[in-house]
Amino acid sequence: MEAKVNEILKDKCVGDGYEKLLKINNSRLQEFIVRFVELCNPEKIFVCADTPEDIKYIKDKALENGEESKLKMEGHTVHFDNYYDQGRDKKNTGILVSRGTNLGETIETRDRDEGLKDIHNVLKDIMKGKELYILFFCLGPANSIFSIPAVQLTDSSYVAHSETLLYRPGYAEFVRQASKARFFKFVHSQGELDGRKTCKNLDKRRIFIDIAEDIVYSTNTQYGGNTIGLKKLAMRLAINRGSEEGWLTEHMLVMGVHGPKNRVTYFLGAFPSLCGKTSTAMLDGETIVGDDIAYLKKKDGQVRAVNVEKGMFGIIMGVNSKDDPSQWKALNNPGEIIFSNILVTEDKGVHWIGKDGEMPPKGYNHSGEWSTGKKDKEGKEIKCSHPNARFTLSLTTLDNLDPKLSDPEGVIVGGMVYGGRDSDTCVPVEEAYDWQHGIITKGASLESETTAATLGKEGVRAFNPMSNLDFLSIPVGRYINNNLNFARDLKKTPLIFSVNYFLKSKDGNFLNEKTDKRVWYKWMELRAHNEVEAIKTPTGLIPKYPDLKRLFKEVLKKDYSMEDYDIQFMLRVPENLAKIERIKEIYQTKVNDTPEILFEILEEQKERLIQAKSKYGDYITPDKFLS
Ligand code: SPV
Ligand code: MN
Repeated sequence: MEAKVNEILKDKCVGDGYEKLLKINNSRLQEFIVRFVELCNPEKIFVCADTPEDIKYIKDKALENGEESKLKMEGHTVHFDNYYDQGRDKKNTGILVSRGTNLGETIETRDRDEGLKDIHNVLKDIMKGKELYILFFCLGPANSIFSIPAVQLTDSSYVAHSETLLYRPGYAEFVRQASKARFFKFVHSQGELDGRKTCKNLDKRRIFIDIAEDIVYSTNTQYGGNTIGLKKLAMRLAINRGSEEGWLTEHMLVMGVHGPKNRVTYFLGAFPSLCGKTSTAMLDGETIVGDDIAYLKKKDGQVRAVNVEKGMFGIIMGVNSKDDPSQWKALNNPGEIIFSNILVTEDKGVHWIGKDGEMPPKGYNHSGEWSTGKKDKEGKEIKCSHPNARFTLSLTTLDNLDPKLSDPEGVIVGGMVYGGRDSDTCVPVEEAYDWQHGIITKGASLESETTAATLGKEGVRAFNPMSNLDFLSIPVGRYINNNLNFARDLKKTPLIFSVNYFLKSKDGNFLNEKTDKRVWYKWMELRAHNEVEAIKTPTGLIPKYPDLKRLFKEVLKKDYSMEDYDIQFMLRVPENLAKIERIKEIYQTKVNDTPEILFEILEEQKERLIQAKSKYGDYITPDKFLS
């Protein structure tokens, strides 16, 4: 480091922060820090070296500066985001691309030169008078082929605190790897805050991803999905790196499904936000490795996966004691939890949409002082909590944590599941014929009705391949191709399934109860070991009635009727054909470099559907396919 630059860091670092930085012998890291300290101009710098004292310093700061407040229960705090900053801001999130690069129209991009100029203007002196926190993490377990070191600069103690719960410590890894570290970099500033400690300048909200330098910028926002660098921001960098190196980054939960004789089979599951991903990862009777992001690599001819994170930023809406016993227990006991955008009651308790018990008539929430019937500026009724209100905790708080969470080898993947919010097309659970059929008809064809996890209109059916569209930094066609090729040289290929928790009857009622999904996973686990048979239909392989009847009884103590089975597993030909047309059209018109095999497999599926229709009509119960 140059002498002048040394002086800047030395002056600004509190405590022994400067010495902590010097211990990491990596000039690229130091240059990066100096560059953004000079630009953002914080008054002081705190360097977190992951000691209990350092972590406590950050937690205390969040309370001291009002980004979080204490709640009644020991260890619980609450944070609020601005009323208009409650979800991922897709419009203002862009991948910076050099002129001539085209990622296709489904991926938001910005011209790199202009984007960098713009973000540098926004960042200039943005931390004046504020404290900058520098934190080091490791994405994936430490000492593993999966590990990626990452450094976060932020002026938000809430973001810093959240990350200490969500990610594995990385300071020691930076010291160990020294100049060899190929690390990801994140620069965040919440900008000016209002009296409620929420962002004031939402018009200057930016989330820019610079693949060329492995840097992500985030400004004038606090919502976790926009700010917690290691979460969805790092995903874009990892997808790009994996694409170059032959591995995958997926928007997937990782869970242990417990089969007969204490057997545990690991499953991955991709679901768009607010479509039951966390509640699946937390299924009663199973064990959780992760609920959001997985890295997949191949070793000895098998697919292995790790949870990139070690905590949970989970949706709280609808969490109740009956459907979600493990989450309920964690949320209702002392322990370190950050609640965000929930209702705080007068006695500093918390409430949310769908919680057990009566809703309090008033309190404090993301809109300020709140009472039943309150409306916002647009005349829309404000619920007690935001639908995207969340809780942040470390997975060690949970009683259903899988012992393999931090296994450097990852877990061997037995099955991969894709699911979206689909009221009228796909059956509750179905296996693909093989990897290619699964990647194309289940993963690449995933659609979901939009939710409150992103800003904008809800309930619109949206294309979302592998539930990963929002996070892609490479063209969709290339991404699909990477997925297809991934299985090429495997000795044992994971099975691929689709699930649909949201199927409705003609009169608009859900055809399944929330807890039914427990049965689907037990069935998939048996399929992974070839212990139950399946019925071949034009869209895939579905369960046989007697197997489900037995599993419903064993798992849920429920009598599962043939009528329920027939209506749930009925093949809906017109809806399936319409879906194929929608998907084909998107890949033909909006996606670059779509692999030809995608159209072939969809065409074959269409042919099978047309044939079945000519024989049995539009709506076909499973018995017709029993041979
Ligand atoms: C999601 O929306 O998919 C989440 C939360 O997991 S966020 O951090 O906003 O991405
Ligand atoms: Mn997610």
